[in-house]
Amino acid sequence: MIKAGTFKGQTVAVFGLGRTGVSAALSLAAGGADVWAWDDRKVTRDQAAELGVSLKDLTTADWSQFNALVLSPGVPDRLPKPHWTALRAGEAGVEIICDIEIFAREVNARPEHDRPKIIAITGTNGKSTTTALIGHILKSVNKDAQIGGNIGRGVLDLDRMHAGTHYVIELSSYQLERTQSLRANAAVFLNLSPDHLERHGTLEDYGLAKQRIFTNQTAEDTAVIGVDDDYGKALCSQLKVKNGRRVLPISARRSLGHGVAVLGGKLFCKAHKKGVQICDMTKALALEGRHNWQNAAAAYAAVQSVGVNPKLIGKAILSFPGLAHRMETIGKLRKVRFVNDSKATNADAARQALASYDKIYWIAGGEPKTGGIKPLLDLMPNVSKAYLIGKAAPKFHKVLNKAEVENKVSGTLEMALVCATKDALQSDAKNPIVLLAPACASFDQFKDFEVRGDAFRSNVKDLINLFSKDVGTSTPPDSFESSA
Ligand code: UMA
Repeated sequence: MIKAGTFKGQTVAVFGLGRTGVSAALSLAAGGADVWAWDDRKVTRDQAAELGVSLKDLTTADWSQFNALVLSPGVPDRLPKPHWTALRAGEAGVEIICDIEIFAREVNARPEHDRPKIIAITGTNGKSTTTALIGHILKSVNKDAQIGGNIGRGVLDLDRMHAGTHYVIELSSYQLERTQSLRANAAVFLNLSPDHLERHGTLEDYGLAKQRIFTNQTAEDTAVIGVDDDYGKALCSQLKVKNGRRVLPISARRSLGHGVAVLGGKLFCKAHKKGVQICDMTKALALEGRHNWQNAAAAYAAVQSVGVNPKLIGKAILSFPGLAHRMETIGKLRKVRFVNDSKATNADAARQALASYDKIYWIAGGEPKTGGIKPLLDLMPNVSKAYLIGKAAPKFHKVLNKAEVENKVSGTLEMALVCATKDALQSDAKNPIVLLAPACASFDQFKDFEVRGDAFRSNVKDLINLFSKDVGTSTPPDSFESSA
């Protein structure tokens, strides 16, 4: 754990006792702050207390005593409706921050020569894969890499800092809008497409929140920017004219005069005069698809900017084992391959898997996002049949019927899996794929996308086991329960 010594002697409110809130409360208390930790849900408060968080009721507190409110990223302070703690903080003039801001202040409090390296990653899609890949490369070259933020562990839960630590931090727009002091030695901005608009209001405000990743960078730091979308292209030009940091564009679509690009499946770096081939991406089995090539280009650019040898980076990219819930192959039943892409929580993220395969038996749905699945209709030639789940199912059913795409409202993930597997096994396709790429949030049926992906994984395993016991038949059982 990182102790938050910069808040010593201060009184700090911590609201939301999920992953972030618990780690912030423990870190602040260990650093000597008077912490008032609270959550609306009693069961969550009880769990936090068991983890050592001391609770104090914020509903009856005198808010003028607080130096800051650490508000969990998932709790809104403006849109769609400000949470009551944000209103109380506003009335009392208390600043609202998040765990990333506390972390940044801890780094800044150290003398410059004793600071860890910070590699921060944002973007609408691909940030978890890029973060994990950067962590993997750094670990492969024996660096002390600590990976967290919007992926895995909350940032204050990571190991203590020292000059040799490399913190690889995935940052969401929710976290960035509550962060002022972070200086990233390498800041990666992958792409931008509409997402989380209920929270940011407009695409412009969402983009501005993400751009905060570059705040405080100096001439010694690097901005890595994906230029395969118009937003990134414009942002790259803007930052270049601002002067003040090194700007490295990355692309998986076109050759760049200066930057890192994947062309014809090969990763090239042209950071100086001559272009150098780094590795053959077609051999990186866990990084299939053009979107992953962009992630690899970004990871290469970020890691080489903090001084790692290019050849070693190329080797490490090829040995990356991949990320759970991201186009993750989780098993095979005869000719059918099962792919878990539960992290595809919007249409843009689902596009990548749908574009990477054909003969897809597609499981989609959940809590619908703005725009639904209409932006994916051009990829429907790859889909043999869709199986719809959750709240979005009736709407998606209408859209797919209109586009003449065969589909079925299955309701639950289990039912969708059974039906999709049966159809895939009985099809003429040589290598059919049963793909979970929901293009929706998970909250209507699951705690989060990780729980949804884990449920899919365990259902697939059960199905494979049940089916292999039933050798001789060509179809899987009708449900898990009846055959278990
Ligand atoms: N709560 C209330 N009242 C409310 C709303 C929430 O009391 O009105 C409480 C809940 O009971 C809960 C806590 O607030 O205890 C929820 O906090 P949170 O949703 O911020 O969850 P954390 O567990 O702290 O997780 C957060 C990130 N969650 C979100 O941004 C929604 C996690 O990202 C992140 O991994 C974690 O911090 C560690 O940094 C998840 C995510 O879905 C993976 N991120 C979004 C995305 O990737 O698209 C942004």
